[in-house]
Amino acid sequence: MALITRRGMLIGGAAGSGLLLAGCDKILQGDHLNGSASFQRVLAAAQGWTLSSQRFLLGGGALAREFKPSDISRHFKANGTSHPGGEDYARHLEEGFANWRLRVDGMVARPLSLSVDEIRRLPARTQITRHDCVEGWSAIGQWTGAPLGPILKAAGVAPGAKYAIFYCADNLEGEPAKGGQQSPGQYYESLALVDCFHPQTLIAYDMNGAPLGVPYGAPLRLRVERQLGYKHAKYVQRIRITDTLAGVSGGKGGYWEDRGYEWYAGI
Ligand SMILES: Nc1nc2c(c(=O)[nH]1)N[C@H]1C(S)=C(S)[C@@H](COP(=O)(O)O)O[C@H]1N2
Ligand SMILES: [Mo]
Repeated sequence: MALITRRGMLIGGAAGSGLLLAGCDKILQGDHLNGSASFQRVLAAAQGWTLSSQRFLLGGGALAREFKPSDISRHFKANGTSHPGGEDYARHLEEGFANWRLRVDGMVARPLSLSVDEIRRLPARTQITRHDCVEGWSAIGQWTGAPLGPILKAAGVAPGAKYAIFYCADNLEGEPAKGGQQSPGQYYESLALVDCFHPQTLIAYDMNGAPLGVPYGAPLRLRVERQLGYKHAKYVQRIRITDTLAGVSGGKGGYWEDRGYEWYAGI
C-alpha cells in the first residue's frame, strides 16, 4: 500500500495537482473536438505519470523483465477464448470497434467512458515481456497500451476501494453477455488496486506493432506483467472499482479463480 500512499501524496501535493486541475478545466471548456470529457481527464492525469513511475522504481518496486525485439516469439499461442462470438461482438468487429467503450465505474468520483481511439491517443507504453500460462507454456510478445494508473487516477478512486474488476465480452459457457453485464460463464478478472498502478499494467491495444487480433483480445486487453496468464483479461469492456469481490459470479475474483485457481497469481 506504500505506493498508494506515495501517489496520494503526489496527487494531493498542493502545487502540482492545482496546476493539473487548472489545465484540465481549460481543456474541458476549450476544445470538445479533441475528445470526450473522460479522455481529457485521463490525458491530464497521464501528464504526471512518468514521475509516479520513477518514484515507484526508486521506492523499490520491481518491474517484470523486459526483452529485446529479437526475443519476440514467432508463434504466440492464443489461449482460452479465441473469438467471443455473439451478435454484439460481431457488430463491434464489423464497425472496426468504433463504438467499443471502456467504462470505468463503481467506487469512483467520476465514471469514465473511453473509446478505443481515445485510449490510443493517450501517452503509451511499449514493453516486450514473457507471458506465462499455468498450463505450462510461455511466449514473448511486445505490447503497447495506455498505462492503467492514469485512467484510474482520472476516475478518482474512492477511499476504501480495494479492487478493480475487469468485465470481458466472452462467455465460455453460454450466451455472450451484453455491454459489460456479468452473466454466468462470462470471463472476468480482478486485481488489487496496487497492481493496477504498477507501471507495466496496461490497457493494451497493439501486439508486436499491430492492432490486437481477435484471438489476442481485440480491441482492448489487460497486461499485468508480474502475474500469470489468466489474470490478463482479453476483450475488456468495463472496469468496476469495488471494496469486495463478493457478488460477481462465484465471488472469488475471476473466471478461473471461481474454478479453483489462486486469486493472487504473482510471478
Ligand atoms: N476474456 C478472456 N481473457 C482471457 C482468457 C479468456 O479465455 N478470456 N484466457 C486467459 C488465459 S488462461 C491466458 S494464458 C491468456 C492467453 O492470452 P493469449 O490468448 O493472448 O495468449 O488470456 C487470459 N485472458
Ligand atoms: Mo493461461
